[in-house]
Amino acid sequence: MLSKKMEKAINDQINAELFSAYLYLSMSAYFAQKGLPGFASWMHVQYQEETFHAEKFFNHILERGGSIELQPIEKPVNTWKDTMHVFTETLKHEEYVTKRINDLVDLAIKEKDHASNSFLQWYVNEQVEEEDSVNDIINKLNLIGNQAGNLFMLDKEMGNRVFTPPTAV
Ligand code: OFO
Repeated sequence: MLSKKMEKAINDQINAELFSAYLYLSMSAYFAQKGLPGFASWMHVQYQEETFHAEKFFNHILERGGSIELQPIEKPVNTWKDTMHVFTETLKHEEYVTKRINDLVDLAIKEKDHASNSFLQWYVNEQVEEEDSVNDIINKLNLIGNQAGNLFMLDKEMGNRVFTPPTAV
């Protein structure tokens, strides 16, 4: 059985994950409108991943006999200065999510909720990957600078990403 504190914190995290999904969907639209279909597709995969993260938390609450309480999702911004700005904002957002996940782990330890602590380790590892892949794109964008030709090549590469739901959930 989940403690009320843990139940509330995970319900809040469902909202944070759904906001992440919304933010990346907004970024996907931005890239589609700018004529960068590969970046748009990458962000759409990111949106699908975030929806998956939210559902995984949703299932954890139900499996532990808790109650789901969905909340309104904040409106995301829909315009950025340029491609680099989108990814620096993405990195900031993922660092914020990492902090939230770490706080959840701290709470699980405080509440002696070993099941939630074990469950949360999946997200701890996922956040390492999330930050790493965004950092990688920022590095590539830095190398490209203002060369439009190289940006179009990177756009092609970004379009190769596909959503594969992790099997061990
Ligand atoms: Fe759910 O990891 Fe990004 O936000």
